[in-house]
Amino acid sequence: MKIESAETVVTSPGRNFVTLRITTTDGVTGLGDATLNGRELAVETYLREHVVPLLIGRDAGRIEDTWQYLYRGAYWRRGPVTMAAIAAVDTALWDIKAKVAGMPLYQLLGGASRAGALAYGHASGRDVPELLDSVRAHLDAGYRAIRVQTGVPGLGSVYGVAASPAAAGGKRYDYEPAQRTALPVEETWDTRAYLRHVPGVFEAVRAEFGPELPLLHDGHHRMTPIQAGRLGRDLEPYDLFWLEDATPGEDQAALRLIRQHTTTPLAIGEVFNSAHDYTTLLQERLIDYVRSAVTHTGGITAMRKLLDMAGHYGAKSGIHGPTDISPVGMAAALHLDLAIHNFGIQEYMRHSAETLEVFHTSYTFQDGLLHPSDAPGLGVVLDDEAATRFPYEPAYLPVNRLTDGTVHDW
Ligand code: GCO
Ligand code: MG
Repeated sequence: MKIESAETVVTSPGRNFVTLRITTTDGVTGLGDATLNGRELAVETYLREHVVPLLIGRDAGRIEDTWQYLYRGAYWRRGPVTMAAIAAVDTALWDIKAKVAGMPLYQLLGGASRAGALAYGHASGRDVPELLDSVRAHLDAGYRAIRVQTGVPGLGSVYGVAASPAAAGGKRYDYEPAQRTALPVEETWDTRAYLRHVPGVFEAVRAEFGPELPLLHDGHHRMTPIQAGRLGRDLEPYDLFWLEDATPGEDQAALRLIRQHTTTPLAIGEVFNSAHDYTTLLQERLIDYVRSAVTHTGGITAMRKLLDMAGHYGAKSGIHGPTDISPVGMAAALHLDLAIHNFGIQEYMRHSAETLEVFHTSYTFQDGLLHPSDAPGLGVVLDDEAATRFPYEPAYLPVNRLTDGTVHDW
């Protein structure tokens, strides 16, 4: 069975998505997510100009060989654009292989290791009362683990906090940082104000909801290692499931310093795109959870290897799953979550109704657990007619500045 054609689909049902569809000579189709938030057309062009011509006529069943051909054959290694493009091809070929086998993908990955994948949702509030309402709404929606983000007194809009329930269409969990503006929105940041505020927020959440509920928090790369060590220590009484992206991930040695100061579990890696980014972090046991997305890290093939390596060093999965990962990328994550041994938790923000008009999913969310479904392949269908109703619109992630105007990590 050979690859007959491959095409990219760019659509914007509420936010931008890039999808690769591969069709075989037997008429079987497979989908892969190639969405890189705010830089979508770079991956689309890379696929269309440099990858699709190499795929035509190749054996659709040779997934590992195709991965190595695209990775080693490009000469230039890694990077988010290349790895998202390879991920899309790889995921589409796994979708095809599982459809041909008549099985859900998780069966080809070794079968289910659990009943479902524990999911966490994004509660947020501009202040504590609004946050507590949001946590309650998530519990009502069935979540059994919750990420907590709040506004910081004195600062305007802050990462992870929906502007208002109304601005988020009445759904606070649908915080979308990418804005359809000509230039990126600029936000203002003050780490000392944040460090003073956050421990009290977790104290209030624990006082309201008790000790059992798993709580997570995302530092979004803003602290220095010593600040992160202090925050981790200050949050120890509230028993976090994890503190994510405390410092910018490319400085792997920084995690040593954080580890020396706190026992709060650490998660990192949503901006990584290769297992090589984790070598020091895993071998020295500096992190507890691997945050890579299937979409940005070379697909099912590469993620499986990365998560197996993490397992050797006692680290678990926490696959990236915000709404800028398309339903195709989410489904791919869910098949891995179900199959691997060292599953930790799955991020699940829930896509908008518009997005689900374009991507028909079959995964389910029940009693706090996600299941990828038993449909053959990934279990996602792309509706071309619906996709054309939502044309691409440029959108940018925000830029962050300190109060004196210095550009800071967002
Ligand atoms: C998360 C992430 C996202 C990113 C987004 C950027 O933990 O879910 O931090 O919210 O900000 O994926 O495109
Ligand atoms: Mg994050």
